[in-house]
Amino acid sequence: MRALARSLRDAIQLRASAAAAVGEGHHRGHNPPDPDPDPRWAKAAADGDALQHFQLQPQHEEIGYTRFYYPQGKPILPQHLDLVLKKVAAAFDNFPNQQVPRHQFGVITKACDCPLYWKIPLFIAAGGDKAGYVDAASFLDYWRNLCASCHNPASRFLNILTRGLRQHVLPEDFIPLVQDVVETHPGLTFLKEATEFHSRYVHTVIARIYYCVNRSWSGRISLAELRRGNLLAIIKLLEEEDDINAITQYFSYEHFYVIYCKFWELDRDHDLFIDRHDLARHSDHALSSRLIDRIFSGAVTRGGRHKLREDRMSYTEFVWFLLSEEDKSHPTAVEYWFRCMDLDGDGFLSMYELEYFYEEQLQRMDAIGIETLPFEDCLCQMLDMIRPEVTGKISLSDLKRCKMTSIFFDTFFNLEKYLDHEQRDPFASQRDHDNEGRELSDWDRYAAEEYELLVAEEGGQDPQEDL
Ligand SMILES: [Ca+2]
Ligand SMILES: [Ca+2]
Repeated sequence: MRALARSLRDAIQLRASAAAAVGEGHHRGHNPPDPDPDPRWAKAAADGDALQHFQLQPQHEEIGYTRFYYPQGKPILPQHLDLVLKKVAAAFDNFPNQQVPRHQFGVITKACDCPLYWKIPLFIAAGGDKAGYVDAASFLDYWRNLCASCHNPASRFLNILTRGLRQHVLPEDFIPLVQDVVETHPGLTFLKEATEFHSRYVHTVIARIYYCVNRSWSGRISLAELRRGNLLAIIKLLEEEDDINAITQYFSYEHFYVIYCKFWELDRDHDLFIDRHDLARHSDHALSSRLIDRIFSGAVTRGGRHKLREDRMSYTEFVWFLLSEEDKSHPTAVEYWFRCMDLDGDGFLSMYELEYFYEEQLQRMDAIGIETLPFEDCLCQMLDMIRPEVTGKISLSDLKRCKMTSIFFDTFFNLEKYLDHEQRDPFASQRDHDNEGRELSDWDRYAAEEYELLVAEEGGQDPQEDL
């Protein structure tokens, strides 16, 4: 831990000076934005839609609406595509032999009206990896063909990331993009030298992307999932926001740091896997052993394709665990814990299943001399809170409707948090807001608090001081 602490601490200090160097405001302790209401995301999404709109217009043309919408009868798509192709050709003209190398491919990417951080996937998809550069003629062909088959940003992104090979994105397809963010984003310059952390950061970001975007749990992000999620808007935001920690969705360095430190603490032999005894130590043995058994039973592993051993948890699986554990109102978290508690997999939590988990909580409370609530009384409280549609059993949609799922789940398997809830106004946790009045998610709040603690612990100093 000490070596990690030292390297990461150095990285943080470097980060601080890097942030100062680019004239960035200090964002540590500055509360991160909430995903939905941030107008910058709304803007990014709107920009994407604008592109999508004009690309879709030829469909009207094909079905005979051309004259109605475009009295002059001008085909819109070829005109716009020609404009883009001219712009791209002009961009290539600025390079010797019209050949653009990898590290300058952002220029071409922007000429194509794509978000900047599509640049390396685009470079690779256009065949740049072989020669180390892309030339004008082959790229213009490539782009014309791409636009002929992909009419909106989401489908173009999917095609670029998969190099046209698949209709869905696999986790490894994201590696070039996220690795490029590590290497070139101004908010991560401090991490450039610390190459040993690159892969950890990359895999953390990818795991977080799948946690939020891959709502089907398939391990493959479909075009529909890409369209519905906020990933494209967040990737666009990367070029507008120099402080990586202000991008709390997926890319925040501070969030990565918290997740990775938590894993490192548990993974004593540092083989990047933890077993049930390691996980039991999480958060001072807060979780019940019955729950931990369920996590390791395969109830919450995605796809299962690469699952070689059920008695250990990978780093990616830990990211899903921690995100679920610290924000139990996130839709993926509700599904995660529901899967764990639905012992017979019938799609309902029965009274028997609730009692099975509560029994261990009772034993643990008895053991430390805390006054307990009998199961029947606890059940009444929980049913009052959840109000299930079908009497006597709780469905996933019952829980998703309820605003207090964290209280529900913690009652059955997290003793520490359960006792916390008991002593707190149940609505208090939902009232935290950042400086700009946006409501914080449980995860954002947890990550910010833990980051402060970790930095104070490792550095032995107030994290504000190094600025
Ligand atoms: Ca291990
Ligand atoms: Ca069940």
